[in-house]
Amino acid sequence: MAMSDFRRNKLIYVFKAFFDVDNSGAIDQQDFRLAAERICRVHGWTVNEGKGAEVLQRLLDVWEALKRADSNSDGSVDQNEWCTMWETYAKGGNDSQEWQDKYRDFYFSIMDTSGEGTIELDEFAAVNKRDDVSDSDCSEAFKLLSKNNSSIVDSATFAQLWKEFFTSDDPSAPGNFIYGKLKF
Ligand SMILES: [Ca+2]
Ligand SMILES: [Ca+2]
Repeated sequence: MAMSDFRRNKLIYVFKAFFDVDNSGAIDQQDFRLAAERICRVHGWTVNEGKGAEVLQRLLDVWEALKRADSNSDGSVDQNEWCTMWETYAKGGNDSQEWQDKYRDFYFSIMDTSGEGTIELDEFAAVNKRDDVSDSDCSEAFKLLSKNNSSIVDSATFAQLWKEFFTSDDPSAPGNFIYGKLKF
């Protein structure tokens, strides 16, 4: 089955909202530096030391691995290369598994501010609230992905939801809501 517009919209949302930070239309190393600075601002850290420096290093590691998706070797990953990579993933290809796992664990650790291994609504909202994602969107999204707060969101649960986000064409799958956004 070809990729649905719905799934493509999800992939493009993540591309624009989290990866192509400088809106250049493609992802390159500079985007990861900017992303690290953005995350550090949220937490009151600096990229030069401590946790902030760790964040920068983890993101640069993600870029080193993501570079493999740059199939025309122009030094950046554009939207088509991005979607092709995720389609390969959805079909069971594991070329990009390494960076995808790193990115997923990184994203989880960024949300798990208290470090106890689970994500609560306030942690989820602090990271996912954006211009187009309100506090109430975050509450609703968290409710949907935690099955009405009945399921604890630990790293194993998050890994399942995360996979659903990137592979599912079903608009009602709980994994669609891991970024707080309700509609694509
Ligand atoms: Ca860019
Ligand atoms: Ca490219």
